[in-house]
Amino acid sequence: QRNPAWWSDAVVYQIYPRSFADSDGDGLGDLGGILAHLDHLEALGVDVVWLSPVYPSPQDDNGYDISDYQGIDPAFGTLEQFDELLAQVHRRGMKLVMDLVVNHTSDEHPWFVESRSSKDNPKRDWYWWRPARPGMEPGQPGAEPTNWHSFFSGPTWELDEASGEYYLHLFARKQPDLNWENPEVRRAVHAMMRWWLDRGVDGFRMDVINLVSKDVDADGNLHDGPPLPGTPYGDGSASYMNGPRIHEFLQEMHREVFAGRDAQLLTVGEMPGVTLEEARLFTDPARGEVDMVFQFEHVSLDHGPGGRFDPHHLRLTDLKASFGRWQAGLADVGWNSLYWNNHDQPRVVSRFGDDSGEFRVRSATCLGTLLHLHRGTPYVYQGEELGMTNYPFTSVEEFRDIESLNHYRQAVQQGADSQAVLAGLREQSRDHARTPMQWDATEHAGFTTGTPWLPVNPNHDVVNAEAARADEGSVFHHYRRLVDLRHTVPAVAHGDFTMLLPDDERVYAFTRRLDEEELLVLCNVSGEQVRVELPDGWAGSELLLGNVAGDPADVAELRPWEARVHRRT
Ligand code: ISL
Repeated sequence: QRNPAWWSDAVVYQIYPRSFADSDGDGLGDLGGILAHLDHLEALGVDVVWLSPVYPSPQDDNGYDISDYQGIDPAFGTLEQFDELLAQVHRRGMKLVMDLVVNHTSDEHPWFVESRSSKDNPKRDWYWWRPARPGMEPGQPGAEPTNWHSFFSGPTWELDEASGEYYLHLFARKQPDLNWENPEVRRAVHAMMRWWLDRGVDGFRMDVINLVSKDVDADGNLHDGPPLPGTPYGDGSASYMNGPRIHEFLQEMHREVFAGRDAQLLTVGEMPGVTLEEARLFTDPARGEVDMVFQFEHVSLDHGPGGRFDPHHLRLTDLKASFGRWQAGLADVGWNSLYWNNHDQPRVVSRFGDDSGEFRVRSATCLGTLLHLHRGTPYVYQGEELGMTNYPFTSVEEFRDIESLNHYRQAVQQGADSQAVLAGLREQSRDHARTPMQWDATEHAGFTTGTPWLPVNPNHDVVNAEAARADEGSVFHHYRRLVDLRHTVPAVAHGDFTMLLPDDERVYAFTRRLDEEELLVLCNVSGEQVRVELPDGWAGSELLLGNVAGDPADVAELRPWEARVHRRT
């Protein structure tokens, strides 16, 4: 029942470098800024830092479009500075995990520059080049090799005028997909990964890694997907999500890169659309693939039929059903990763909590408790530990994210009402996660002395790290206690999980048990006082952690957004 892996009682902190801290006044976060704030992470007590991409990049998708896998973008710093950061992180007893983005490169990566240079270039086959649809002229509307819709709107194919062929890009047109069918591509990726491990990094977060195997037939053809209503496109996901060779590719990577040192590392595969059944295979240690995956089910529960930009209210019972299924499904084999936030998700306190002055701290600590008391490895995204909120965007000009901007353009072009599209962005845009980290109450929140690349949330006068660290009742100190609880109470990391009250729309409750020790977790995910029916024997139990000052009069009584962890032995 105990997971022997070191990461089973670890907490990971994600840094999105461009928004974390700027050390040179250019308005963009950098490695120097991270170096200057390691105390913050140490005070929080986290075990691992995951760094979003810092490699050289044209920054079309904020660094997820890489033009050199073995360097540091000058905007972020130098390789020497990176080595210094790694050493400092290690000196403080933490580990450093890098982002690995190998489904695609930048179109400015030398591999792609070569590949595009001519049809008979040796690297031509490193990417997915295809002629126009039979019987159609290149460039003609609908002549793309397949009907697939890109994650970032528009078709997944871009015509290269010079050769008259199209290349595949599941994301932006500046992010051509690598052809993993070609063994040279895989060998080059493995060599690059070994180079970073030899430098001392402690693992990888693998960007959209379950998209690397495409379902291509013996004649080299890719196939159309079912039409997406209201668009000229189709849904190609059956052709690239969890594709036919994905397990083979990950096992090969494990053999070629991790073998002999995997016990020291952490590997997590980001996997949009991954099912529980697939996740069991990906994370079964006996199969040698990855330690854990990021699944997307719980962050899709508030998406409507039109996807993420057509949001609706989360039903707590849906969240319980989803998390409960993943907890049960990965109990005997594999491992969960636990997250509310990352650089692609709106802020959880605004999304599932209540970011008003009255309940911001209470609901942020409630949601943090709910998540961190599950079995799995929790991930904290920068600013989440401060209860940072969504940004009050008012016009489309304020957004910078390519996904948001492309979606807006396409939706309006297809006849949608621009105010309605804007309303979707205001709820769900990835830019909510990307506004600068709020360090203090000064101008630009201590993030930069220059002009921040994305505006700082005006609430930084109240919501900031300096104020939070000085206040024992802050979200920061609550998260610190959550991390500490995982380190000191073995049932938090290793106990089994039993959901209680599955049909209750307001209270999220469960128990965790390890040997003789049992925890009861109660979270009132509502702004009303509630009373719940509890199993017997919890009256008078020890209160390990709560987010409301003062002992509760009665275990079964929960104040608005109250969260408590009880223990009995
Ligand atoms: O949630 C999403 C679908 O609407 C995307 O934002 C999702 O996060 C994406 O499918 C996968 O994200 C990862 O790969 C992208 C990059 O833009 C994201 O920042 C990264 O996390 C392409 O590299």
